[in-house]
Amino acid sequence: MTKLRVECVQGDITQQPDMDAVVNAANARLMPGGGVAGAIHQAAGPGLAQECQALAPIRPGQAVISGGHALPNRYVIHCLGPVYGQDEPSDQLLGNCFRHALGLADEHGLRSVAFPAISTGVFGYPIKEAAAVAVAAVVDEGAALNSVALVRFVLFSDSDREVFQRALEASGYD
Ligand code: AR6
Repeated sequence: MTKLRVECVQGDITQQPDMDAVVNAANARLMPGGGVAGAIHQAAGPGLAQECQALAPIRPGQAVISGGHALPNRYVIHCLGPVYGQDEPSDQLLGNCFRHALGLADEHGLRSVAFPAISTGVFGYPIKEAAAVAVAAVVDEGAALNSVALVRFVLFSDSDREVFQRALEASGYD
């Protein structure tokens, strides 16, 4: 077992060609939407929504895996984050997204997974709190992984990247 490397970059989740899987901040029906889901479905092409029909619906905190279609990644892992202030306990449900996504990636023998900041857009989760939950869940689950060696948080803005970087430093993980 290699020690998990965790990094934070500013960028677009659909532009991570070196990663085995990218994670989608999905809706329950796994259909194209706005934000991350819109970008992933647009880049993957209509085959992704077709494949997803059989996997939906999913509940907050759940993760399912599909092919990457026209994306440069072999897989997409779809997670439904909690709607902030509505799906409770929101921190556990958000943490479950990261834990379950990494569990699935490991089961499939994947080495690298890129995550967006699930729930921090349309679903309204404050970025600082979300970063702390995401980092804690990844560090915690990381100890139990066999094949996954790299987790990359891909943040849309540089200020969000900084928040995630600080959360990673505050966790004491290096
Ligand atoms: N790459 C990386 N990060 C992105 C990108 C991108 N291409 N686009 C947006 N972000 P959101 P949610 C950031 O709304 O809050 C959808 O309509 C964004 O700045 O995509 O989990 C679905 O259909 C924010 O920080 O996901 C659902 O209904 C973060 O990604 C709902 O929104 C998440 O924003 C899911 O809401």
